[in-house]
Amino acid sequence: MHKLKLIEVRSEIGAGTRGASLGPDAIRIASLDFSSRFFKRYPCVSIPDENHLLFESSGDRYAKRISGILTMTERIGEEVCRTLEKGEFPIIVGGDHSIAAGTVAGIRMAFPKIRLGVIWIDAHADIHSPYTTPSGNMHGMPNAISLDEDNLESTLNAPDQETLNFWYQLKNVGGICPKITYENIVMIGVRDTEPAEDHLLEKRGIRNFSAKEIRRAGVEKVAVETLKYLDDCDLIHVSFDVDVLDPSVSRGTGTPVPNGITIKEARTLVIRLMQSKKIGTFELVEVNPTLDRENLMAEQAFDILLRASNQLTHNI
Ligand code: HAR
Ligand code: MN
Ligand code: MN
Ligand code: MN
Repeated sequence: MHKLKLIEVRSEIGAGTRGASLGPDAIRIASLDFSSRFFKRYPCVSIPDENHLLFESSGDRYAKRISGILTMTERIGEEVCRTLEKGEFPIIVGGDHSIAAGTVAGIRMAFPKIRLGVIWIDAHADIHSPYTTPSGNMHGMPNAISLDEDNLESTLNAPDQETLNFWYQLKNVGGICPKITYENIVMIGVRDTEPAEDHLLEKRGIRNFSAKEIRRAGVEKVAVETLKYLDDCDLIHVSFDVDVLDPSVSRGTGTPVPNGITIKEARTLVIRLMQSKKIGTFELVEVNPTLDRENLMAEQAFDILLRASNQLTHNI
């Protein structure tokens, strides 16, 4: 019963819109509507944030507050690693999506040799580097960090040496770089990318199940095919960015994108994926209650968290 461990990360220095740090608390409040014992049942730790940096000016134009992101990545990595080493299943609740680099680092620190897969459920590919980012927001970069991807071929920006030093350190957290490889990542629902990202998705042949494909094939089939695609992996991380959902339910997130998946599809998808014994970590990010109405996004997010954890306790 006590095998799941919640790790709350109130990070928002990776996002361009303010409010994602309130996500974990909005989800806690939402749980009360479900009369759920979720937050009583599972042990929970909170990672100290670096949000005080928001009150200082950010010098790093192409990787905003990257020093804070590095600190957060190390902290998250250590906690995720410790949790896995104790044989517990980490559920990481954000915060902005830059925290995913820390989660992947932690998995790698615990298991340096395994074949690690990632299922990236998101409207965005989050595969920018300081050389290609249109915004400098680091929640658009965690996959590039894990993959050791600079994407120099698509260079648009000229980051300074200090930024690049931090970028190098970030990719090397945990002492293993790259932490994942292109053939072991599957994206689901990605539909808002820039040309620099498209270049990579194409060049590297990253598998992406579009929302259209999900509708056509059915979400069950997408889950089965995703797991089949990652069949060679020993352990799989599931990263769920709530902006994968259609804006009709995803108002409470910083960067909603039209034509997303329905809440029903998301529930089925997550439950079905969690049935695989290979899933070793689950992460949910980018709930922003300051943009929401009546905490709807957090309620939907909690519902997904609850279903994922029920399926997991079933497995354990
Ligand atoms: N690609 C855009 C950028 O890098 C927006 C990506 C960030 N939005 C997210 N990530 N919520 O999933 O600026
Ligand atoms: Mn994301
Ligand atoms: Mn996103
Ligand atoms: Mn765009």
